[in-house]
Amino acid sequence: MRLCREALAHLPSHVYRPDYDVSRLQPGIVHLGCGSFHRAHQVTATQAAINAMGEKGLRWGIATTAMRRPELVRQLARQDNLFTLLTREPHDTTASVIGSITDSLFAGDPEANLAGRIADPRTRIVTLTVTASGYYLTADNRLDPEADAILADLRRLDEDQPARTATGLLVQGLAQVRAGGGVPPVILCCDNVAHNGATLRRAVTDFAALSGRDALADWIEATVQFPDTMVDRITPTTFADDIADARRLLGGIEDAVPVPAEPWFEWIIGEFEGPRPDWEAHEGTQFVPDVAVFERAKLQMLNGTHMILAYVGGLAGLTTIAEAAADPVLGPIAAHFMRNEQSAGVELPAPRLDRYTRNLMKRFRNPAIVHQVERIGRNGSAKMAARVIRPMRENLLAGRPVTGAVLLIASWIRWFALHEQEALEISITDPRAKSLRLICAEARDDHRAQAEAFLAMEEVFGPPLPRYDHIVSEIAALLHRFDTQEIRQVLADLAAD
Ligand code: CS2
Repeated sequence: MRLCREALAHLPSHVYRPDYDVSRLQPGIVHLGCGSFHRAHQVTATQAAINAMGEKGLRWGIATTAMRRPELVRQLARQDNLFTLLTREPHDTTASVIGSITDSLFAGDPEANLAGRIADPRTRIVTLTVTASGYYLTADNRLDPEADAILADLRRLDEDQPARTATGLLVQGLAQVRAGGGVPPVILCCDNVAHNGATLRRAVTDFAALSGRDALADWIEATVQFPDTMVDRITPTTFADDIADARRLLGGIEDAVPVPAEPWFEWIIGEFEGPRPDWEAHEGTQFVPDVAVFERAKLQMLNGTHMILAYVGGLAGLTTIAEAAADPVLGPIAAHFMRNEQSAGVELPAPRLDRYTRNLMKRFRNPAIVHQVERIGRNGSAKMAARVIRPMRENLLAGRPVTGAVLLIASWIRWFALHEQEALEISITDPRAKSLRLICAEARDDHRAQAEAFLAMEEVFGPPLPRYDHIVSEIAALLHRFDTQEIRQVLADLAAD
């Protein structure tokens, strides 16, 4: 039997599930960017909230939207929007059936009518997880007016066609709210972007202004709330083993789209006005006046360290983050980078930073989480600024070492250099992949020119780094060593320094 409403009655008793009648749920939230992370995070917390709220919770169902590919939402629709969360501890997995989604939509379907849904008075909150690359931002966190997707959406707006980017859809939806004189929903960005709420607000107002709707831009600025958030739960891709485990734990009921995730869950939300689900019912959720310190700690220490593990791990032939973090040489390099470089600007007492580092390294080593370096390595050009360059710049200004950041950047460049020579076994996904490969091709054998051309990309790295020439030389020297020495030797030397 396939997972569906009717199957709920047949689940083994140990499986956690909705306490409410899922058929009575109404959509109160529109989500843009339905993927694994969204399901393991906001959808799961929303179920906990609805469970805790009784009758009042039934207004908080989620109409979720896939932005780029329809397969996942089509499958969810076949399962009455139900799916299984597999919480993976190192040696134990528990299954929970999640039923807080009311509609599974695809942004590419004309009948999805997302602008209309955003403007529906029942929609009080719009959440987003479209990834850092889905906002088309430059390194200074402004909307990139040259990005093809943004240009295409501006044309769509001119022609009254449904937008396809998150910013375009928000502008269309908010324009309808304004035209109808309604109260706009709260827009809750749940992506790993620095100051994500404020950044999204600016991207949306920039988009409105670019589309010639200046009055709308001003109205959004003055009326719409965009709280900042920090989100955290490591959620790898679903593999065949996950599908098999879900079937076993659900007593033979088939789920084609279960989500594996680590037990850790954190959601820090900037306080806002208006109705909302009691998300605090899910352990790890907190509403706070200021998200900044949480966001910085998370983006730099977790996400930035993920990047060094991915790029260096990939070069060393490791395939998962767990392998890279458990590696006797790379693991300590990453932990040192996290604690000593990536904590720059994170205003927390030293013992807390020590604890946070230990806990993160332990989470990374969880062998039950199959997080591929290929996946974490994606879209580096959109992640670099907030996760790596922000602390690196601060360290350089303070005269502190940046050895880990140099290693990370050199390894990232090396991915493109190898790729361009068809010598990388990992596939590369990046919005700027073409130009980055071209840099490597044009400067083949000239490591300094490669390093210089990468660092000169202000849309990725921002304005020139302090001690620019020195950093270029250091990166070039590492690129040279990658070419002439075994990667293991290079790492052993760096670890010994
Ligand atoms: C990862 C994140 O893909 C990435 O960039 O660093 O998805 C990370 O796993 C999550 O942010 C953890 O909360």
